[in-house]
Parts: sequence; C-alpha cells; structure tokens
Amino acid sequence: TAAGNRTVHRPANLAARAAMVLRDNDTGTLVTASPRLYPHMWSWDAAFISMGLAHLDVSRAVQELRTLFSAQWHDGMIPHIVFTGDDDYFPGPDRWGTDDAPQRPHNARTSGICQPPVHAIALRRIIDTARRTSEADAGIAEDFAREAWPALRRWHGWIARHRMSEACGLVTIVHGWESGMDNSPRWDAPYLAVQPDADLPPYVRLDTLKVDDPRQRPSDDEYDRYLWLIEQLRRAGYHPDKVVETSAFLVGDVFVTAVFALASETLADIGAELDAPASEIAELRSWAGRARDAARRSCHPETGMARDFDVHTGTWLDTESLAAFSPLLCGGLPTETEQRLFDTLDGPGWSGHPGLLAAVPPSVSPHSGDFDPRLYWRGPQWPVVIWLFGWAFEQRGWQRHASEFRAQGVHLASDGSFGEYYEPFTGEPLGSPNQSWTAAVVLDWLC
Ligand code: 9YW
Repeated sequence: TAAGNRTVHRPANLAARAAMVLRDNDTGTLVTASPRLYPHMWSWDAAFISMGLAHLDVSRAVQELRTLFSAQWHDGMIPHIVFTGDDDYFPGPDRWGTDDAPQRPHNARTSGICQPPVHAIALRRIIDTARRTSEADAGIAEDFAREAWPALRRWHGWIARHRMSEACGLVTIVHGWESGMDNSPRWDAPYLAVQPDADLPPYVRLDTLKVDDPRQRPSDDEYDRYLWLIEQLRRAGYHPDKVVETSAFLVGDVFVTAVFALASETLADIGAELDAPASEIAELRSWAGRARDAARRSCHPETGMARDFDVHTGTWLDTESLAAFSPLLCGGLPTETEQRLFDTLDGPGWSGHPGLLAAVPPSVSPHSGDFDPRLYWRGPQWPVVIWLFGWAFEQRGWQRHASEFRAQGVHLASDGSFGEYYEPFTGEPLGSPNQSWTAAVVLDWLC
C-alpha cells in the first residue's frame, strides 16, 4: 500500500524486512553497521543490533556482544570501531595508528576512542526477550550475562576512572565521534578551538562517495577537525590520562552522562539478579548516582534544558538539541523540572511540531537556527535515539509516552528502507539505506 508517494509496509512485512537486513549485513561473527557506508562494527550500533538479533536467535545475539567485548582494550575501554578486513572506510586502522598503543587488544584492530555506553541496556533487553521466548533461551542469555559481567564492569570502571570530570561532574568526551552525534551543533563552539595545522597528514574521504547526496554528511572543514583530533590522540599514544590532558576538544557530554547513569543502574540490577558481589553492585550504583547528579546540575535554571560543558573554556553550552532532554533517560530531576522538560518535548518545538510526519523528536528543534532537516545530526530523526528514550520511559513507568514513541517510530520507519536517519517533515530516508541499527530497533518495536 502507498500513502502519498511513500510506501507503507504492514507490521509483519516490516518485521520480516528488518530481519532480512540483519541477515544480509551479517558476516558470521558481526553485523556491519551498514552494507556499504560502514563495513565494520561500531560499538553502540553493535549493542542495538544485538537486541534486534535476540528476536531472531538469542545465541547469535550474545555472539554479537561477545565479538565486541573481545576487542575491549586492556585498560577497559570498549573501542568505537572494531575493524573487519575490509579497508573501504576512512579513517581505517592505519590512520588511527592504534597498533602501537600498549593497551590495545591483540586479536583485533580498532579505533582509539569510545562511544555511548549503551551495552548493559542491550544486555538487559536480550535477557528480557529471551525470558519471554523459552527457558533454554533464558539460560543462554543469563549464562552470557555472567560471562560478560567482568567486561562490562571494567568498561564502566574505565569511564568512572578516566572520564568523570572534576570540573562539571559530567562524563567527558575527547572527540565529537565519542558522543555518537558527530556533527551535532552541540559541538560547534568546542570545535572552533580545534585548529588543524600544517602537520595534518593529507587524506581522502570515502563517506561522501557512498551516499546519494554528500550534503547529508559533515563538511570537509569538519572532517579536518575530526582528523586533527585523531592526530592528537595518536601523539598521546592513546594513553587515557594523557589524552584528556592534551586533546583540544574536551567536553562534558550530558547525553553520554545520562546513558552512563542509566546503564550503570541497569547493570547493577542485572548483577543483583545474578548474585554478583554486593560491593560491585554498590560501586555501579554510586557511579550512577554521581552521573545522575551531574546531569541534574547541568539543567538551565529557567528552561530546565540539560547542557553540555566545555571544559577548556569553562562554559555551559546552550544548544537546542535532543540531548537537552537527557535527564529523562536517567531520572534525578525534581518532579517540577521533569514535567517542564516533558511539556517542552511534547510541544511545538519538538514532537508536537505540526509539520512532522511522525511525532517523535528530531535531533535538533525545527525552531532552532541550527536546524537543517537533511543534514545528519543537525535535524533529521534517528530511530535508535527514539528507541532509547522510549525504552527509558517504559522503565520509569511512563507507559503512555513509551507506547507513543514506539508507534510513531514504527510509523517513521514503515517505508521499509531502514534509513540511517529521516527527513522529519517528509519521512524521506537519508544517509545509508539498510542501516543495521535502524532495522534492529524496528524489529524490537514490532516484537
Ligand atoms: C561516520 C555507525 C556510526 C554511528 C555514529 C554515526 C556514524 C560514523 O555512523 O558515524 O563515519 O560518520 O554518527 O553514531 O555509530 O552507524
């Protein structure tokens, strides 16, 4: 059936297509983030992908996380990319130059930064899905949870040890890519201080050759800054403390902070179910508490919107992006502030904008001067982020909001193309088609 010139698939058909995308992108041990644009494993993609896989095959789902965790650095960091043999992506492992870092894993080539820590949330979702299917599946998921517990604790410990900023309490990032929201206007001001010099080795971008319209991707000027930061990380030998000392980009990220709080609490709950040592569970809950407090303190005193913090300039960043709603993920706000944030989220600047095809928040408010409906993290809607907020709402008992996000998310993706991101007014899929994490969250919404 067609609505306007947009094809709309029925739920059963949409779920079958989503499953097909995950199968097609599966190399056996990992599902690539997308077939052409991203032929490798990305850290937070792998988490979302694994919970989609759980609806098809629980053993295959845990294998996905096992592959990712086997590339964990010796210091605990989970790297943002695990490279396959394919070299059709830039920057690849040679450009990252991680082979000389003493903490790198020896069985995989990886990038040298991280991404939002959503992995414990994926594990929770896999366990819950498996428990609904069969006792055997529940056993597979729970055994894996025991196996993965030390890796996940070390990962959260790495963040707590190296990235919880004394300046603002937020979890800091040393590259916009660590936020997962690469070219968000959130980072425009901090990137001004990233000034590549003549030492930046030359390079050729491949991403712009693989999308229909390169204007849907970050600009060349932005790429120079991204590559310059990699140069700095490389020179710091990827040593976690030296990286924080030397990076020209050092920002407290309120979204990563809220995800860390939510994931730490979720991991603690899993630990309690598995009879993990009480001290380890308490430690996770204390990290969650610190992160939640920091997210609360970031809120603008009048609007209640949460903010990032530029550590180098000591300033709060008031950008109207979806990250401003991050405390709704982890809780910790006074009821009144929380209600105000919800009203803003439902209002005409966000999900309630009358022009939207699907009533879910875009990455940037259409009322903002930074809004661009076709440009990556500067306006389009991203199904994975919608999934994350919807799941958190459900955990917190906000059923109406949770089911609204699910229904509208499915509506957005019902054309069956599994776009990387969507033009919010027309629902046109943008970036890469058959993006694995989009297929995974749609499958989860439908099952
Ligand atoms: C890139 C894989 C990744 C996501 C990021 C997204 C994009 C990679 O794709 O970054 O080369 O631009 O911004 O969040 O993990 O889907």
